[in-house]
Amino acid sequence: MENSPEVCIVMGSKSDLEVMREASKILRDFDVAHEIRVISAHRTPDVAHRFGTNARSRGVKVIIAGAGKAAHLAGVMASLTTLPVIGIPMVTSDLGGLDSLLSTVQMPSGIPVATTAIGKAGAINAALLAVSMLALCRQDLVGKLEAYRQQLRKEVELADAELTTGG
Ligand code: RP5
Repeated sequence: MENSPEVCIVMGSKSDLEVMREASKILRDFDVAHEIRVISAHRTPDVAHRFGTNARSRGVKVIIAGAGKAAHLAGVMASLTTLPVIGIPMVTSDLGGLDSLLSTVQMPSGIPVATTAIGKAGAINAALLAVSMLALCRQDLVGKLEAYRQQLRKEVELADAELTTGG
């Protein structure tokens, strides 16, 4: 399937976009074809159902789903497809994202959702995890993942050097 996205990023509301863009940035840096959609498990359940059911036949390999509060979007996606689903819990104003975290991570047995950290760190890690999954069959991504980690290492070493030499 030539132009189909390998990864789909879905979010429950436009209010999640700022966080979910972090996942998109990573996928862009790794040259992974992806799409971003706003699909709500409770406000547009028919769209969610169609999207989850058709994802595999469209050539999608991984779904990343971000949602807040009673964050059931990732679980709903996972119920509709056997593709790997990665859930990102959004920060919330009432409970700081603990509500989203528990709603996403505490899936009953049988329908797995790989859940990352709350908020932007979770969005970045969800995209990196998706890249790791794709890298099982794409050697070019293995090198890029290694280079990414090397860059993280350099940043820590630089920060350390600045502190130890700068006093
Ligand atoms: C969830 O409810 C969304 O994922 C969002 O994080 C949360 C609040 O949505 P809005 O009321 O901001 O649209 O469905």
